[in-house]
Amino acid sequence: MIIDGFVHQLPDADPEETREWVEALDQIIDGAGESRARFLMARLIERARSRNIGVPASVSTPYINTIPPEQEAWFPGDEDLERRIRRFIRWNAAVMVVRANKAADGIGGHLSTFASSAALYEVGFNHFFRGKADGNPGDHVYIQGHAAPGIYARAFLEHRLEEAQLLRFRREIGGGGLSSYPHPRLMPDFWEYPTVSMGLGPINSIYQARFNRYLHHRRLDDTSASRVWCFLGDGEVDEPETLGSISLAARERLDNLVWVVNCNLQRLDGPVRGNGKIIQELEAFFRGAGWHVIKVIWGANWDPLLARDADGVLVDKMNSTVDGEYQRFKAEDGAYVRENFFGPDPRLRRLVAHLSDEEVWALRRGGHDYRKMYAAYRAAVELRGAPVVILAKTVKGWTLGPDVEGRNATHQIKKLSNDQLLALRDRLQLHEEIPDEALAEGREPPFYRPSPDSPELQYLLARRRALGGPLPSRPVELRRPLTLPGRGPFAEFDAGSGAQEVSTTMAFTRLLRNLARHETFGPRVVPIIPDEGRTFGMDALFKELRIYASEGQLYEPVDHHLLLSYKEARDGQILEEGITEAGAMASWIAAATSHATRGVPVAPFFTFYSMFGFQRVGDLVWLAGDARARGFLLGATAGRTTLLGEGLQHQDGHSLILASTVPVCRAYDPAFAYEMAAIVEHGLQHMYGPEGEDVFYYLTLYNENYAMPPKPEGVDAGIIAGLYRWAPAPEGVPPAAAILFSGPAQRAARQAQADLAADYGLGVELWSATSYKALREEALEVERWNRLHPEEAPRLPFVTRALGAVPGPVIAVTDYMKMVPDQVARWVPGRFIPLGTDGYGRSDTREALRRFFEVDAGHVVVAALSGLAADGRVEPAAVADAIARYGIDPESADPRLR
Ligand SMILES: Cc1ncc(C[n+]2csc(CCOP(=O)(O)OP(=O)(O)O)c2C)c(N)n1
Ligand SMILES: [Mg+2]
Repeated sequence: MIIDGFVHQLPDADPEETREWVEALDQIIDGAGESRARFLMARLIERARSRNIGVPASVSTPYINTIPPEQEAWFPGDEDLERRIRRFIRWNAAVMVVRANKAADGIGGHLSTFASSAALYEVGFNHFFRGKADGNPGDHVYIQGHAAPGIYARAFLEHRLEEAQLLRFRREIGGGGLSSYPHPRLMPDFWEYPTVSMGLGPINSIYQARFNRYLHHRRLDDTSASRVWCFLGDGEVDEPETLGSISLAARERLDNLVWVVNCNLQRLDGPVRGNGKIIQELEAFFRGAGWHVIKVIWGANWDPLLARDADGVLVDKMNSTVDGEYQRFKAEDGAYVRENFFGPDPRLRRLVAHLSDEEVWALRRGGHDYRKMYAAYRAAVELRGAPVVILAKTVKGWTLGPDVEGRNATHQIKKLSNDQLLALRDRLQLHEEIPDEALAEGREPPFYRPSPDSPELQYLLARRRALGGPLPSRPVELRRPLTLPGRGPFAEFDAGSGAQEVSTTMAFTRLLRNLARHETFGPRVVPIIPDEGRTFGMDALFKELRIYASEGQLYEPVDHHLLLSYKEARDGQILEEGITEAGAMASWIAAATSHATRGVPVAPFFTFYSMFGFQRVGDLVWLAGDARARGFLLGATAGRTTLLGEGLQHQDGHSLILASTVPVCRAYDPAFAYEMAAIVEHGLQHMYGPEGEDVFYYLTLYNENYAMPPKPEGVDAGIIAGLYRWAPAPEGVPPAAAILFSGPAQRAARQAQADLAADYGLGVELWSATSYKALREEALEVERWNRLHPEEAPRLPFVTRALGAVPGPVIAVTDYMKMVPDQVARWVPGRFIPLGTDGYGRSDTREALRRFFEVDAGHVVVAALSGLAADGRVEPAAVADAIARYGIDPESADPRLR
């Protein structure tokens, strides 16, 4: 075999001995068969590994449980009571979904995901998940989104939710309802981690575990008692985000992380790997990445069969059966399994000859075997040096009856007839609790909650008390408050840069350094960058703030002799995430929610290449809003024309549009250093001060250098509100129009102002539009208020008031798409003409790009004159004159279409 050919290149100290070993193996294969040969090889490898001779990890093992029965941990709980509790929860979860769909057809909800994973969660709740009641933040538990009904059902038993709330599952409007999935934005006291967009829970859990280490190494918080648990679906692993960062978890030795993959072999449409085996595939993937893998495939009643499988036929059958067949077995019956799994081979048939069809049918999957799951979790929390993944095999829709279990349509089944409920009741042995008449036709199936002094409730509550209180819960209790830095770090930007030409990116980097140097606030600053530090001039911070590396720096860096060398440290402050915007965003989310998840607020600043921000990881940004993140996102190298040279895939002219879709994102496009500083200062106070609002900030940062002007008097409120007058019309010419600029478009606007005065004798005011999103949102609020208060004096939006005295047309110029200023078009008094950079970017100089996208000074002048001509204030000839003066080709195609 070519991939093993390397072995022939190794020195062979004793060829004779080697030949004997190989021949011995050949004899086994030819004589005793392949199974025996495989067994012997596995035994030898295991032996070699236990003697530490450094055998490379093999990535897959047979299709059996990783933990042999004799090594299973002793189960310390009361299995009967826990089974009863589980049954109540299963029942209530199902009734909740079924009733929701009776009350409002089409409202949705899921029965089958939780039905397959009830034991996975219950073992955790009864024995492992640490709560927060003892003042420690406890464990971080990421719950599979579609399993939410089971989590509500448990909270109902705990008296944390009442029946009225269960009856309002998926009916959130009007209050008192339960959200469809884990959404902290909508249930801020309950849910902690949004998970339902597949793949995002898993990647976030990795970075949460890593962030806990970071907090610990930097002495910001003792996180040693907190474990991160992430529950995910086997279909969910196909999302690139799910598996994309698993090597980081192993590299960082995150033994504070446990993943539980609910391997029910099905996704929404059908089998996950009908022709293969998802558990085997995942085992190889995780082992290859360096995780500990625990497979829980078979329940305890398979153990005696495996023990008697002397010739390995059962394991061979297990190995060679594909998931499509396994799924089918669970949708048929015992006779079918006997015939088709055990049947073809007489040795296998004999193995189950003593079992009835019912007993064959009752041969259980590992994920439904409570003791096996307990043993897996126990091993997982004791394993060291690497994260752990538990691959638990289950049946999708388990206990829900033959119409649901293992069916391809099971994922979306949300209705059960009273007959089906009756069967479920029987299966769960709840005859006393749910009598026949309660399920008579026409009756609403009842919930069931035993009395508080019942042994079940006593037990359940005692377990949670012992583990530190109920979960999930999101109390948001400040354990280590943050002190804001005061004016100090911001003050220098008010003076401007004098004659020195700088960019807003450089100014931001300087501000970040000032903030990080602050004695008390400084340690809470978390700079995050995905391998672009040098692009943004942030490499200057490497030496001073140092890059977080859990192992420290084990080498002398190549640039050690330089003043600004590459410095890694165990307590380094910068999270240099490498080329993974998704990973960096997940890191940012962990930091940005630390005020809630750990009671330790930190201020994360994630600076990315603006093009590779929102559009690359938009769904994570959306999730951040759900998770109630607080922090700063910085889109550097912003703008379609300011980033010269790079071209189509790099030049961002639309992230502000994407940002405008996120309700809690405050998006700003500052032109000057003092604006950027004022926004950050305001943001810090707003998010971390007494108001403590769950919003986050997006700022565009540019790489164009120009002299930063000093801050005019009294503009702070305007900077935050989104608009302020930056300069009046020049003296000596009649006021005629206003130009609104954002970001580096200030240059074209200022030039146009000068040209209009010099060449056309017209006075133009200059306004800085720092946030069209903010202006629009305020205007929408006012508009709504007016609509709903018809008998009161109408109010005017801020943008209308601000521009009310402008003497003529308003021209807006931006390095973003026209749609950005268009956000306020209908509230601008008078004529409004937006100029922006619609279309694909190009590689060229700034000058050429600005001409191409029609946002240079010439185009601003033409736009102003054209607006005035349309108002009858100048002759059309003046416009034609300007078109000629600036050499604009009136017949050139619209850049948007080129
Ligand atoms: C990003 C994303 N794409 C699609 C969906 C829709 N969706 C919800 S559940 C589901 C199937 C989940 O299968 P699996 O992960 O195996 O979970 P199971 O319910 O089987 O435990 C899909 C496709 C989603 N929630 N998120
Ligand atoms: Mg599945």
